Amino acid sequence: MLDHQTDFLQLALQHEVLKFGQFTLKSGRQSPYFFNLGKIASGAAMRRLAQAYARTLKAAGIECDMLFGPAYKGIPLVTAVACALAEWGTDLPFAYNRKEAKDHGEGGTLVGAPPRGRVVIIDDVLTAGTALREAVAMLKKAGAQPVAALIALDRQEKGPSGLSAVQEMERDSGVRVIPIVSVREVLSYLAEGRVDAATLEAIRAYQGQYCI
Ligand code: OMP
Repeated sequence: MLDHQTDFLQLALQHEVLKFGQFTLKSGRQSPYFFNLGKIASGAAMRRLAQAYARTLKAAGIECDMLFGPAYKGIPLVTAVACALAEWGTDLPFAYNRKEAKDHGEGGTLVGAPPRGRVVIIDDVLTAGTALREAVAMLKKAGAQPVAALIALDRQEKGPSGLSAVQEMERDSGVRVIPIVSVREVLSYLAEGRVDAATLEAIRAYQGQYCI
């Protein structure tokens, strides 16, 4: 694992981003673990998180013209990642959306820099890919070209086609999905004595059933 991945996993455990128990996902699946990036809620923690995203983007070597953060969790993320990249000399415009159109003032659902050129979407977690697909459609409609989605965690879950959500996303929209970590890396990190055996077993069983 790379340094920024280990640093990110340390941060996630320190701030209880990763929770164990019984959780109903957006997809309806019952999962023994949940990854809540909303737990990153202080300046120092957000700075560390944004640096992990920025390092992942740099390591992937993606060329882009702007960043986009889907509402709601993508909004603070895109802002912090844009700041982290600027600290390293890359000043990119960014935009985000509102969930409900505003009918007064500046109006519309898109806020920030006008979407154009090659866009990297910044989001939290990918399970079935529904949230990212919506963001891709929104950007294409606005005339921009989504090229990649940078996320914190890829849960590596399979869809009905037997392909993973990431593979489906790449096949259908040409958008590359780049996670800071995948659930396989989370598992190997946890297996180094960081959780009890029953928790590890529950995650492995879930993986066996739903993951690639
Ligand atoms: P998909 O749209 O199915 O890819 O689910 C992604 C969204 O589910 C994320 O943006 C979260 O809102 C939520 N989610 C998590 O935040 N953490 C998880 O561990 C799992 C989910 C989820 O519901 O699948």
